[in-house]
Amino acid sequence: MSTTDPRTPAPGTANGTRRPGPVAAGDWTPWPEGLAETYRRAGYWTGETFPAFLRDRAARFSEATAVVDGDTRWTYAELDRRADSLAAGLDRLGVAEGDRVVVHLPNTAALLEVVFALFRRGALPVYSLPAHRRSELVHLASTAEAVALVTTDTHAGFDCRPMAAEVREEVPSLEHVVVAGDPGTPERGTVALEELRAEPDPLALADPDPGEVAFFQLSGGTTGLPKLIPRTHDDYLYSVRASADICALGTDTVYLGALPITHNFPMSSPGFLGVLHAGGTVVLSPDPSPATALALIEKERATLTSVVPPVAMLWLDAVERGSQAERDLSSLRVLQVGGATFPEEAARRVTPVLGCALQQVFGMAEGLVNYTRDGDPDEVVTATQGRPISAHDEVLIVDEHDVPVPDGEPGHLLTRGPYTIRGYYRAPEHNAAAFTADGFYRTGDIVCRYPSGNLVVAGRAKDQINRGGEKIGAEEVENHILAHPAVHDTSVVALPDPYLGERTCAYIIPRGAAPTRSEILAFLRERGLAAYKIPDRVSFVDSFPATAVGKISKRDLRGTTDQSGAQ
Ligand code: OOB
Repeated sequence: MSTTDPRTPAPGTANGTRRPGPVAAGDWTPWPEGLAETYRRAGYWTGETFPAFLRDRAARFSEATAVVDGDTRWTYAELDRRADSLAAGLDRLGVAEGDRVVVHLPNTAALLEVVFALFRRGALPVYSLPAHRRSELVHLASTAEAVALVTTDTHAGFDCRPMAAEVREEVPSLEHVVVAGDPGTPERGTVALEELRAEPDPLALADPDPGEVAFFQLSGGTTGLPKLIPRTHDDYLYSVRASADICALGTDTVYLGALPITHNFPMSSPGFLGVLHAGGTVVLSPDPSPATALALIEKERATLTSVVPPVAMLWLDAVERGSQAERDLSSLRVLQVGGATFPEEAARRVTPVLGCALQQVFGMAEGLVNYTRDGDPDEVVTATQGRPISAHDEVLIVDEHDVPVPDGEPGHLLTRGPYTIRGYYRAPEHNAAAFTADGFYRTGDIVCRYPSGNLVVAGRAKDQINRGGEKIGAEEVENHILAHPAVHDTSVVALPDPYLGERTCAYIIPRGAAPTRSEILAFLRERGLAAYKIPDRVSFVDSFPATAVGKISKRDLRGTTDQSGAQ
């Protein structure tokens, strides 16, 4: 199904004058006006904004079920009403237009309510992952100068409330902690989400400029700390609509959100936003385990879902020879797999075992998303990561000197286009390295392009570990380890893993007597690092192998054995 998005002219530009955007001009990099005009003329940037998006779909699909979360089922009209009511509550709390709010919520209906309420208020969500802990939340909140953090009472056995209080203590801009569920012992500055809803005042609702920043996503991180990714209404909603079209979503789509839906893949590729665009139903799974997710596919008759490779492999095993063999998965039409390399052998098992089609998705929060398409030959679907969304996605595959390589040869993937950012938020130095002078984003991925236009991810040039789709910036973890007094130097590298694709190993040169592994791990946990960033392995060594120019050779390090003899 294809839907169009009629809209009135952008308020900020209607009379020819542009009011200041919610993100200061110097803090992000808009597209050059000439290109922006091209994207508008091509019909990609329609002027649709997030607050208008939900209002429009609520008018069109009013009584259809928008979201299912356990026993909670909200129609589009209900979600729209709740967004208005919570937007009014946020307004009363003091959240103003242009304010940033960190969203740290698991897959619940409340997450959708909060996100659309923030858009209605004209505030900017800053998306974190449920696995993020104090370290990540402090970084996000302080970088974005957030005024509020919305979290939950407990999730996956972890009490988020004391952590949120610590984050609030550490980040001067953070005035409020909003807790979904039980707020616990009331603390100054903490409020229950439940108490916030208020009678909406239509005049207070935002009508933002579609060309301005709507929210922030988090980069996977390479050098230093992860960067904030500013996405606009125009660019992001274009990718959502185009993705929904590519995936042929319609009112009959029932999407299972199994991965954390604040991640770009289940958010917009086509994700929950693509489904809401098309009038379908979003079913939220608290976790992607076979027992939980496959039961929900059966119960809610889900037609589409998206997972990372290790989850796909767990599902395949559980159905083929495990606990989930009796599940009726006949409703499932497409399983999307992306975020990390999906081994070809596993890709070939998807249709025979699960009885649905496979779609590979290779994307990035910075923009570019590639899909294999319905009707592609089997070998394209099982052995490539597909081709870009848009005819205006420019893809360059180049050597070390930025010279294009021939088709079929591996090279660095550079890209620009109607939904790929031109710069990170407040990161001029990093941007100078991460973007070319003419605005191409250096993805850090090594890919091959075949004459069919399909891409194969062949490797990575960035200093990042891809642990089953979860991205870990090596330098971020290294800096945490270096803070330990008994560590002289460290280098964090990826080791191959049959299930996760990669796992993390921290090589450490001790200062004096070596600390124990468990001391290092406890130290990292104490620093409030997300569990997925805690190294799977710690190895103590006397020195690091060096490259010809004297830098640490991570490639050689991967083959180094622990000099203390332990694993
Ligand atoms: C998705 O987004 P991010 O921002 O978490 O990570 C992007 C990076 C890519 O640069 C690439 O290194 C890797 O993740 N990646 C893949 C892949 N999909 C992503 N590597 C191999 N094969 C794939 N299919 O991960 C993301 C965003 C939107 C849609 C899908 C994935």
